[in-house]
Amino acid sequence: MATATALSSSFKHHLALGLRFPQSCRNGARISSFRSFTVTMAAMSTTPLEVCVKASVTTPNKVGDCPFCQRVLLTMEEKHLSYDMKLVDLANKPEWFLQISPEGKVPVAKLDEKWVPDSDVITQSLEEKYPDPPLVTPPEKASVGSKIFSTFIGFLKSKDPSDGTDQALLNELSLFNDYIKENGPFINGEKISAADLSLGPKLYHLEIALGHYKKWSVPASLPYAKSYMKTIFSMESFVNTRASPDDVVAGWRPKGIMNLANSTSF
Ligand SMILES: N[C@@H](CCC(=O)N[C@@H](CS)C(=O)NCC(=O)O)C(=O)O
Repeated sequence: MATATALSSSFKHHLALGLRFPQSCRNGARISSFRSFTVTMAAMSTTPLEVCVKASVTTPNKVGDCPFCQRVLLTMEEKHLSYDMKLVDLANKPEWFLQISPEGKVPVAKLDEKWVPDSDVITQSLEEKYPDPPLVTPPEKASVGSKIFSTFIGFLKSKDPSDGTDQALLNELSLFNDYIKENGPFINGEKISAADLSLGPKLYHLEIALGHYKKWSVPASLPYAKSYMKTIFSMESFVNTRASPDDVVAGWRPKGIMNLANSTSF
């Protein structure tokens, strides 16, 4: 079983300084900003959260191209939680993994001694268990951009250039562009929230897969959507948790041609 323990980037930053500490520690207890290094080390020794994620198909011991896994990892990073990634080879699922995830899907996270599947459920539980910093997206904004992923897949899989799937994606991206122009820079305004952490990894797949397979990119006429993507993709938490472009390309390779080593189903 490949595992990799990660400390969130800001947590590492605070450790490096040895002085400051995030306002909340991983078990939700509030800690003032200038406690001693001893407190920092004590908090660090708290058991990391265990999470099963897709393994890379191109590079050993690296996270693979699952946007739902990245969403969970991003949530842990943004909440400054330490976590222990168990990398799962989805083409050859080990018995221990099928025991904890009978559907054979990632992500799965261990919360309160129970293995919990599904990124919706995991991120919601993390919010309840570790409310600080809050990442809640108000319900009326939670579905912003939510049709982009399915229209992206429709366009990617389309073999008929005149079936309108490219236009359907453009329409969704255009709505999103207008929304961010009015309400941005993030879906909930000034601060990143759960909806961004769900959409960001999907937009990353969109950019890489459509660039590779369709030679298509988000047009310059949608500058707010483009700059949103640039901002999210360059966040430290995103860089720490993203798949390599090669893995994304491999994950979207048309099935039946060269996809024998990858069984990802979206
Ligand atoms: N609704 C689930 C979707 C999870 C999902 O589809 N995961 C894919 C990888 S991205 C998977 O595990 N597929 C099983 C397989 O490829 O065998 C979630 O949000 O967590």
